[in-house]
Amino acid sequence: MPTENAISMAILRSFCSKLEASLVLDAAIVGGGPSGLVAARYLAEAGLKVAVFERKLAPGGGTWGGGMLFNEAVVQQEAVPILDEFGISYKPADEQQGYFTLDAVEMASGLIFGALKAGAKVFNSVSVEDIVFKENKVNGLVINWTPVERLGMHVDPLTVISSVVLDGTGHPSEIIALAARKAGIKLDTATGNVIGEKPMWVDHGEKQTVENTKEYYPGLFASGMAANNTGGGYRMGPVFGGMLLSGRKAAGLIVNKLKEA
Ligand code: 48F
Repeated sequence: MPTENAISMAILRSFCSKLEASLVLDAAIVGGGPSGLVAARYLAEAGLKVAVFERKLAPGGGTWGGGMLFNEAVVQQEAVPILDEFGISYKPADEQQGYFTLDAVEMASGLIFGALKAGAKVFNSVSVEDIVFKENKVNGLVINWTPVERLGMHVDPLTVISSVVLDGTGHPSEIIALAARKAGIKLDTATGNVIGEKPMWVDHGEKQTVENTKEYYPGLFASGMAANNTGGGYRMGPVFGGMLLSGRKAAGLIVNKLKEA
């Protein structure tokens, strides 16, 4: 076989075996932002079959740009052990005790690398356009290539079956909103629907991100800003500790749920 063909064949075979192995999952994560990537790592470390589906070419979500494109992020003391586990460097912020700054590019790449090395699969440039919903339970995801979505091409999707789905889509909580709208389900919130994010209040927002991380409907969890939007928490801006803690909490809840099943 000419080298040119051998290289193409190697890519195709390797990708197809990765996708085939991810068609039935324990946990399907939508969105490769900080909370989704942290959840992916801890779920994979717990021995679960987990994949992240990320719309953009580069996973990492809102981490790359720090605050207003100044590529430094801030994390509070509580989340520092997670940075240590990922091997991401940080230094104390002189301005506020208990807060640390870190290079946003190192954070993004460190979180991606950590999730992959733990055994999670990451599918970038793949958008989740729907859920599989059977017998009053979320059963998986409907996926398509992002360029297909962006160009509005009339191309049918593929599906992934999963015991649980984690919505880590950030501010819009796309998957939970879609599930509530299309499946007409009542979410475990005060209104039974997505409540919507409140304006910025850092201290509350950070706590609420973790509090709002939970199972909102059988088989459907939310982490990070998707959790905060669903549960109606405050916004927190470029502080990322809550996102990391939320991802870790989501992984713990999912592991427990799957153990009970
Ligand atoms: O928003 P995002 O970074 O998620 P997060 O874990 O973290 C939020 C922070 O970055 C920041 C913040 C910090 O204090 O407030 O905003 O909540 O990343 C969400 C990812 O999900 C992808 C999107 O491209 C982004 O990378 N995403 C959103 N919808 C879909 C999706 C979808 N339908 N299919 C696939 N990926």
